[in-house]
Parts: sequence; C-alpha cells; structure tokens
Amino acid sequence: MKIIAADVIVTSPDRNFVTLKVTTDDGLTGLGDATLNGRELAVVSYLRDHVAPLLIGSDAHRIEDTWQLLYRSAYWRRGPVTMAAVAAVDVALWDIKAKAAGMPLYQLLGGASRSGLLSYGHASGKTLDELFDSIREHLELGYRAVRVQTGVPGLKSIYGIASNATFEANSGVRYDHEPAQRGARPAEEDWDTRSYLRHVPGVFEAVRNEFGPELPLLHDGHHRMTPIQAARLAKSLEPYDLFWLEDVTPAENQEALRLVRQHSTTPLAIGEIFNTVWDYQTVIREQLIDYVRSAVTHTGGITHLRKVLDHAAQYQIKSGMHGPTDISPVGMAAAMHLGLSIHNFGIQEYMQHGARTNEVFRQSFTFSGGMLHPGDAPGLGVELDVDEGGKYPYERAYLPYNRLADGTVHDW
Ligand code: GCO
Ligand code: MG
Repeated sequence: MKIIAADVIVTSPDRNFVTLKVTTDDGLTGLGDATLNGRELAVVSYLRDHVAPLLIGSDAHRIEDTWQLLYRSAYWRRGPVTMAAVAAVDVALWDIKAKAAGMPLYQLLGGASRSGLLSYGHASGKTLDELFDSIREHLELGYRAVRVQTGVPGLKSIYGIASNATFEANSGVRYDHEPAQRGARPAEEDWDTRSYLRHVPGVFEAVRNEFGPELPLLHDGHHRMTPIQAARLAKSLEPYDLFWLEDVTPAENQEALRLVRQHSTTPLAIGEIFNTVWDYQTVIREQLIDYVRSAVTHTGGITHLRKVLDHAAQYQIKSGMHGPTDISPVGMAAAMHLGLSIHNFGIQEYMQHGARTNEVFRQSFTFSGGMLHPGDAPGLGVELDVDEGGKYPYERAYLPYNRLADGTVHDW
C-alpha cells in the first residue's frame, strides 16, 4: 500500500487547525493533527517542505519504521514542531491501517479496556458566584469531573477564566475556551504569585462546601511557580482532595517536583508541553507525578505516546491526555482510541469544539454521562470536509504572555 499524496490542510473554523491528509494508491486516506497553538505555520512548513516528499512512494503499513525514519533521519531531534509533524504522520498511518483492517483504531491497539473514558471540563469564574454557575453548567452537561480556575483579586485577566471582556470583544470567543487571540501581537496579561497563593485555597474550600466531597476537582497552575511556591500550593490544597494539580512549575526542570513531593500528597500532573519520553525520564522513574498530560498531537503520535504511557504504567502513573480546543477533532479522536485501549487510563480532558469546527470535521465519537467513546467507525472516525474547511482561511493568532507588576516577563 503506497503513499501517493500527503497534503497539509490549514483551516480556521473557530480557531486554527493544521491537518495532514495521507492518501494511498488503493484510495484510503488517513488524517493526523499537527496543530501547534500560535506556531501553526512552522509545522505546516516542516510537513510540506521536509516530510511530505519523504512519504511519497513509501509503504503506508510501515508505521514504526516511518516513525523511526522521521525522528532519526532529521538529525535535529525532538521539540514541539518536529514532534507535532511526526505525530501527524503517525496518526494518519494508524488511521489508514485501521481503515484497511475495517476496524475502529482502538481494536488494532489491543481492544477496549473499558466501556468509556471519564472526562473533565473547564469550569471557571472571576468570582465565586460565576464559578459556581460554571460548575453547575458542567454538571448539567453530564461532566463527572471539573477543572476549577478562578480570578485572583487585583489581577485583571488571568489564564482560564471565562470573564475577560477585552478578549471576548476582540475574538468573539470565550477566553476559557480559547486563550489564543487572533491579531498581530500576543495579548499581555498580569500575574502575581503571592496573591494567587493566598486566594486559591479559599476558593477550593468554598467549592467543596457548595458541591460536597465526591466531585473530582482539578486545577492548573500553568507553569507559574517556583518549586517552593508550588510545594506550598500543593500542601495548602491537600484538605480539598484534588484529583490532580497540574503544571505547578515550568516543565523544563523535572527535579523541581521532588521538592513538591516532599511536602504534599496532592496528586500531580505534568507534560502538556513535553514532546518525548526523555522529557518524562526523571519524573516517571522517580515517581514524581501521578498523571501524564501529553497529547498524542504533541508527542510524536500514538506510536511514541504509547511507549511513554507503558513506561509510566510500571510506576502506577496514569494517563491524563491534553484535550483543550487547540487539539483538533483528529487529535482528540487519536487520544480517545489510545485511552480506551491502554490499561493505565486516568482521565481525558474534554473542552468541546465549536459548531463550525464540528461542521469541518465530521466525527463519530460520543459524549454521554460524562464519558467519551471514540465510536466504531473504521479508523479514527473523523473525516475532514475540505470544501467546508476552505471557507475558513488561516488567521494569525497568539497565546497571551504574562508580565509582573514591575514589568518583568513571567511564565504564562
Ligand atoms: C490545559 C492547557 C491549555 C493550554 C493551551 C495552550 O490544561 O488545557 O493548559 O489551556 O493553555 O492548550 O495552547
Ligand atoms: Mg494545562
């Protein structure tokens, strides 16, 4: 089965998405997600200029060999652009192989290990009242687990909060659904770690008082703390029994989590900006985390993320795959098939795409009673309507960045 075309499709229905479509000589097609939020066109060039020419004429069945060729022959390994490009090829080839077999992909990956995937949504509010309303809305949608993000007194706009009038006026999209803003330059936000650390425990206390002890609650620190600040946060949230606390420190320094572990039993999740198993080497081997946050899209595809998760399984570390709106429906489908098949599934992030996106990407998955299932269509179960996608050309968009009160740039 020879590859005869590898087309890169860029579409921006509610936001920018980059999709690789691989076509074989027997007429099968496979899709792979290559969306890298705010840096989309770098991956487009990597795929179009450097990868597609290598694929033409090669055997679509040789997934592992293709992965190794793309990873090793580049010489310049790893990094988000490279690994998103490799992931797109990998997922497209898995899609093709499963279609050729006439099976949903999870069957090829070993079959279902569970009936559905527990998923969590993003509840947020600038005030407690807004936050409680948002949690109730999520419970009404069926979610059985929610991430809780809240405004901090004194800070104008903050990661993950629904109320951000400037953003909504500019982009027309709720900030909590889409932090990347269309425009020529990134939006500037403000940050103060001490105010945040003072405020957050009281928010979780109020949420527990209102919604009781059962509901799994998650929180994302979004890379902003030093190791000792992160340890303090994890310790102060212990009474509220979090499902996980995510990205407490910037991800580059894996050893930072040793300090957090020494001080707290709050479960930790990390890895949405990791690209390979090497980024996890210390945190998995030293059991410094409880959940692997990588997306299939940013970690070299199913072939590589499955190896990361198998490594994690040896230490009872579970999956918590990244699933914000910047993971396309193709990337979400890949995550669902992988999550259904592995033993060490933990939870799946699921934010829900907009109506226009769902018109461009026709999908077979279901979401019912808070549980996702990829569906039983052969392959990934996603088809891209190229004509519909063509109505929405690429628009430049950037993720925001942070400055402290004195003007210092801070991690976002
Ligand atoms: C999450 C993430 C996202 C990222 C976004 C960046 O936990 O879902 O932190 O909200 O900020 O994916 O592109
Ligand atoms: Mg996150």
